[in-house]
Amino acid sequence: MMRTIAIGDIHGCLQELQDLLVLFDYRPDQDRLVFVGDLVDRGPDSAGVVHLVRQLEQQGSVVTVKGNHDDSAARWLLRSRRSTAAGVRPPPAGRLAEWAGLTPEDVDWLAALPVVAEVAPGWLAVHAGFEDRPMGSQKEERCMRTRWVDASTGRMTQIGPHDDLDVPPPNSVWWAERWAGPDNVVYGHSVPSLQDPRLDRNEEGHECWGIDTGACFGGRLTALCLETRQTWQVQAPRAYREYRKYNAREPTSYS
Ligand SMILES: [Mn+2]
Repeated sequence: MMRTIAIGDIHGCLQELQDLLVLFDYRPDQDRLVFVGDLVDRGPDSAGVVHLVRQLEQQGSVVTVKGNHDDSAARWLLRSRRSTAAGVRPPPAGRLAEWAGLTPEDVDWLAALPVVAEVAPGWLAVHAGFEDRPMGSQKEERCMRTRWVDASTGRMTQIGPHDDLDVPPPNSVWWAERWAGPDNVVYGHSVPSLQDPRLDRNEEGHECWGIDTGACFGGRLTALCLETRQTWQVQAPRAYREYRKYNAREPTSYS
């Protein structure tokens, strides 16, 4: 049976990714892999993850959608290469160090990733989520960042740097609670828990699966088979970053 297997935010957790591929017995000639973005930052080996995903792409069917961290890295590193970074506030030194192993080809690859992709019949992949508006008028920046949407307008609710990400902002609802289909969605970006993915299913049966279970925060790297809903998980041996209050360090867009 052909499987489409989506993998949550890796964030530099190379060993966990390697272990996960073994755990679900990845078969390049039969399976399609879907990465929901945020390959880089926080974990021990961002460049190693990008190199492995690009290698997998050469060997089989692989779709990667762009995360906000991938986008920030690509934008800054392209600016650096073109010497157009003057006047733009640079990323922190620690972040630059995490990107140091990315080659120019890696940067071009990250920059060219799609933000939304149809990855199997009836399934979309996106890094963060969708606003409550027609698919053709979604904003790419927001597809990489949406958590909550305004209950009245359906537009992304801005989150302050010190807001608790698990507390709904005033008059806001989780984006997936407003999802009307017709496709199912697999996404990452938000950590519903360090153990289990989040499933929202509307009255018509359309499903949204949030599969970022916080491997870089000492949680798990999760894989989900879109055809069967079987999941596999690899537990990270430790937290590479503190889980709570991390919103303050989320990167801005270096555009
Ligand atoms: Mn993200």
